[in-house]
Amino acid sequence: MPLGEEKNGACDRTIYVNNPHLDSMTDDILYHFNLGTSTHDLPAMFGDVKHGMGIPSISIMLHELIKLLYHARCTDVTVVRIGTSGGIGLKPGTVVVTKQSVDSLFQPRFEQIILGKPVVRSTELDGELAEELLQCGKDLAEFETVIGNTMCTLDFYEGQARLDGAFCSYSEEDKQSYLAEAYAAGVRNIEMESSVFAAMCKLSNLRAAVVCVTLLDRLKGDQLTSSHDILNSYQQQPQTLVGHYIKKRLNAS
Ligand code: R2B
Ligand code: URA
Repeated sequence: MPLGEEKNGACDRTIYVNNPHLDSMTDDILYHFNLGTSTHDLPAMFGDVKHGMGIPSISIMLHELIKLLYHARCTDVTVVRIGTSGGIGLKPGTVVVTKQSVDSLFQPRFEQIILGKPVVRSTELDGELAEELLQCGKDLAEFETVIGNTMCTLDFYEGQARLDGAFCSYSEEDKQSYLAEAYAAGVRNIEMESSVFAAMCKLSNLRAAVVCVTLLDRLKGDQLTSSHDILNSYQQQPQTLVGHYIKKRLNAS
């Protein structure tokens, strides 16, 4: 098949791999995970894996990822959260590299309740890494890449000032004025995981960055009306950018 003619996965819920050789292998050793298809019952071990959304899901995952990295005695680890977001004043499909992850009051902090008491943690990210990632976006020149603050919310609807949730007690003007305030505070996109990600990475000494594509401009609407194909292609962009960064780093070492 000529390059560029690869098909995307089928629109069912299965995981798609594009390699005719895989099915004829009696064992497929996943060397870096120390797992193999003949030595481990992968469906039993991982068949129920699902990815959740928002702070609770990512924080559970990070607790265990951080312990895994610790037990494995890893050093010099860089972690990048990639994902989707709603943009503010940006063309849909723009990739935002996060400068600061801020809360709904535009503060760079994450509040965790521990033993019934609020504990406030910093959400500072690695500034140098963010600049390197921004440069990768510019090297690629395939899509717009900007740096800006990312607002992390506890909810997709009211928490992000949407007018289309099950409940809404504010007007279009209220929404626009809140988003304008966010924009003035440097916020360029909104998502639901970056604050706890930044806080936990900082606590555990992991070099961390957040790279999210914007699926829509929230100043213009709330619903995701772009086609499935367009949304899919937007979703590839943070991976493309981070893939370029990884290659650049490997070539430099
Ligand atoms: C971005 O997109 C998801 C909500 O649609 C959420 O996981 C996030 O942070
Ligand atoms: N993810 C979000 O959290 N918000 C959006 O508007 C789009 C994706």
